[in-house]
Amino acid sequence: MTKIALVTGATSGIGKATALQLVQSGFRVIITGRRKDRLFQLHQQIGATNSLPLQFDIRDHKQVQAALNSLPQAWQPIDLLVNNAGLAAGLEPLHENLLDDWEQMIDTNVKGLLYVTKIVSQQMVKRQAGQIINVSSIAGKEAYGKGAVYCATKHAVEALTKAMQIDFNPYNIKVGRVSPGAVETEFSIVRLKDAQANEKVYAGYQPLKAEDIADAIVYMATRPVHVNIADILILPTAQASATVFNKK
Ligand code: NDP
Ligand code: 8X3
Repeated sequence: MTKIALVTGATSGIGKATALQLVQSGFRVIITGRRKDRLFQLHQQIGATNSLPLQFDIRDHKQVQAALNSLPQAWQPIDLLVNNAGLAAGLEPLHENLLDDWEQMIDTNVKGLLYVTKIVSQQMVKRQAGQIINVSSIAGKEAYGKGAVYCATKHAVEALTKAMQIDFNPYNIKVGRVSPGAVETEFSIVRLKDAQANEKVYAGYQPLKAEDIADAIVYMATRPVHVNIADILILPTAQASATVFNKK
């Protein structure tokens, strides 16, 4: 039977590329995000047999619950959850950060991930099967200046992933994370609140593409039953750490 994946944040970047590659690998995908036009465009592109759009704001527990409870029966047994939705907001020293940016990052990257995981994992536990892949970051492994709260949220994703591995171990649920370095998506446009941000951020070196991360996620999702890829760190060749880049 075709496996079902739920990908959060499928309207853009890594999530969109992952949804498309999962379909190519034989999954049906539940695609989620806030932007309805983007969701329905992707739904049209993939087709109604292999995709189901669910629009919700991951920060709102009631919306998450209502959306996941609305799933038709044929889409209910979720085999793979890709917790990808997330963002950075702002790039300033902590004392200059906006409170709203903190709330948005914590509510999306940590609480939103938890809201979706709680509901989806309950049915995985019942079925004693499933896989959860969390999109973390090099910012979950290193902290850097001007990124305190974003780094803290991704450190939280790392801790949650490790604890989930233990909590779900008795139920045959695979848990892992993929931790990218710089990927050219809408990430920097959102972070810097500047539509031209990518021209500056990714100048002088070749960043990763969303498809590079999707490729790793599909690899993790297609291993044999006895193999769990628990952690993948992927960097551009030009990146040595969160802050060290070989720029020309
Ligand atoms: P994009 O901005 O291109 O995509 C972010 C996705 O998250 C969008 O689909 C967006 O959908 C969704 N999202 C954001 N907020 C919410 C919300 N409140 N409710 C529902 N969905 C939401 O960035 P990326 O593809 O780069 O980011 C994906 C993940 O990868 C994030 O977790 C990010 O932290 C992580 N990452 C990115 C790196 C990079 O350099 N790009 C490096 C390391 C990790 P919508 O706006 O429609 O709601
Ligand atoms: C995104 C990569 O280095 O900007 O998670 O934090 S970084």
